[in-house]
Amino acid sequence: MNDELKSILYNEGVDIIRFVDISEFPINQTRGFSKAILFCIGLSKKFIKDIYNSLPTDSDEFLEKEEKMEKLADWISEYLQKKGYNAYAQSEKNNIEHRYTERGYIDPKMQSGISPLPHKTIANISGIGFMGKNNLFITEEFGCALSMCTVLTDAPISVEKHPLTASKCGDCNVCVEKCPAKAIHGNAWTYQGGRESIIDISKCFCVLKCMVNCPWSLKYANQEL
Ligand code: B12
Repeated sequence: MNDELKSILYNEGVDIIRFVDISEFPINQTRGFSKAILFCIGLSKKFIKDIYNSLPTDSDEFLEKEEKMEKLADWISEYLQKKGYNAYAQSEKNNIEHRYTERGYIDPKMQSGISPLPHKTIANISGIGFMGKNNLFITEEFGCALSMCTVLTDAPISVEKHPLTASKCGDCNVCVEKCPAKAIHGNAWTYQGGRESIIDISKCFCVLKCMVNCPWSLKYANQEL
């Protein structure tokens, strides 16, 4: 089944796919599922450079790719259900729908569109990268210039779990300097510290500067085609 899902997702333009063991998380986050399908799509090099250079862009590629990943998650979930398995797409649409019907599953402190089990948490135990000081998940291949989504399931897929990869941000504080909202504190992400220790998310106005100024994203964007 892993190969079948890989083939569907790669055909849809997904760049990274992982099958992740999420059994360590509490039931209020996993909805009782022990497996997750994580998939990510990289943003184009042009889009990253345009935002980096503050040039006008034809469209919001991040939003478009985010929507594409979310629709794909809904589709994969339906596909698995039609095959007789249980599945739950962690798309914003689905999470919001379930917030009202299964209120008890969602942390009451969480606000609109929030995932019970954040994609970045799943990505972080998938072995493909690490959490950056910018509160984004950073991969070797695309830096943090990617959009991702996840599907929770009981389908017969083989899953993996990796130890958390330590931050490779080192002394780099570019995201702190470039954030126009001054939202990022400059601390390395830790399991214990959580989001509040690295960012004041209430200040964020989604300009993507933390993403495109990250040296890991620029390394990808500046690679020769
Ligand atoms: C809501 C949301 C926002 C809100 C946040 C406000 C709020 N009220 O929470 C706003 C609109 C401000 C926002 C802004 C941005 N967002 Co946003 N956002 C989300 C969303 C939908 C939910 C996030 C959530 O659940 N937060 C709850 C907190 C608790 O979790 P978290 O901060 O996401 O992640 C924490 C955990 O993962 C934990 N963690 C990490 N590893 C591990 C491992 C273990 C074992 C454990 C226990 C925990 C753990 O640490 C993280 C710490 O902060 C996710 C998609 C999703 N469903 O996950 C996208 C998402 C996180 N956003 C994303 C992006 C790109 C952005 C923006 C750059 C721009 C944008 N959307 O236009 C900015 C960046 C801000 C920043 N630097 O953090 C991407 C991140 C991609 C990446 N490379 O990491 C995501 C994954 C969307 C996607 N489809 O790809 N976002």
